[in-house]
Amino acid sequence: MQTPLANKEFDHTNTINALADKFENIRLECLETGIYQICIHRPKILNALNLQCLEELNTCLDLIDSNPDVRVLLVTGAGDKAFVAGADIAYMKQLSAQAAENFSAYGNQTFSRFSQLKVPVIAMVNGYALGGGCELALSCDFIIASDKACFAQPEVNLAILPGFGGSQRLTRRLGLSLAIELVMTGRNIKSDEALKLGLVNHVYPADSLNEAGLELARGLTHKSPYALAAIKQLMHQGENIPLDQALKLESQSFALTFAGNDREVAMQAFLDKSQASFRSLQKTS
Ligand code: DAK
Repeated sequence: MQTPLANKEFDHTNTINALADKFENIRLECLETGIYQICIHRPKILNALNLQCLEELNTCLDLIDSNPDVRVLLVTGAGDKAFVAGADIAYMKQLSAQAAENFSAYGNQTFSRFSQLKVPVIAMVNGYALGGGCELALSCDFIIASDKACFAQPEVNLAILPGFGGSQRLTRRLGLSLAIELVMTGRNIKSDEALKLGLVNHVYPADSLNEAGLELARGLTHKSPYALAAIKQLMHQGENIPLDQALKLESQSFALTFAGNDREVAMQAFLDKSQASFRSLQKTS
């Protein structure tokens, strides 16, 4: 039997609205056609992440993943002071070693889902992105930041290490020597340095960050969702395998885009000097 979320006739927007009201720590909303936003919403403690917050994030990602209307996902934090100031230290303080392993594994599973989604995910970092916050941003396809953003992996100051993928994703993004420096010192990286290092894609004045994120998202809604999903899957998979295998994967993915309808639409539009328009990806499972 089909679940309601797998049924194409199902009203996904109403489901999102109904379920989103039940979240305590997350706001999930549709900003414009095709553009959805997850906002981590614990402003009193700078959006720090506890287990409940991760559970809600997982439910949000179920909703996003099963909704064919979603073309781009934005991720941000409530308020202008922090994107996410890390895992919730009060919550972590009482964890046993076993519970800490579970918390880390659950966080890693949750954050990995951003790269498994078929749609592009844009982190909009509007203040502190520390520890788990930096790791959340690193899990997204794009990171855009305000000129007030500040990134760090300061876990070493709490006598722990990054538990939501930072030790590995930072290394893949910046290289080992720089990543080791940042994880061992826990030092702050302001947005101008983050841009120089390639940690973020773009930096904007704080009051125009949201509009810049929307503009980037709008541009992506005009691309073929099929091509975007193929690019995303190929590039994430290719990052972790030897080059020769990755190049084979590229040829296979390239062929798949030729088998799809969007390629024909896009190439004909080019020849006709017109604007191609693409349908959303339908969920297949
Ligand atoms: N957790 C809990 N509360 C936090 C918090 C956090 N990460 N960050 C801030 N808060 C709370 C503060 O305690 C304060 O609460 P009240 O005193 O008002 O009740 C409120 O937010 C406002 O913060 P401040 O008063 O400190 O604000 P300031 O502007 O003075 O300073 C700050 C802002 C972001 C520089 C400062 O709050 C700060 O340094 N926060 C901690 C940042 C940090 O160390 N973050 C990394 C957390 S470690 C793992 C799993 C996960 C992880 C590691 C291992 N395993 C299970 C193995 C991940 C770890 C992390 O993310």
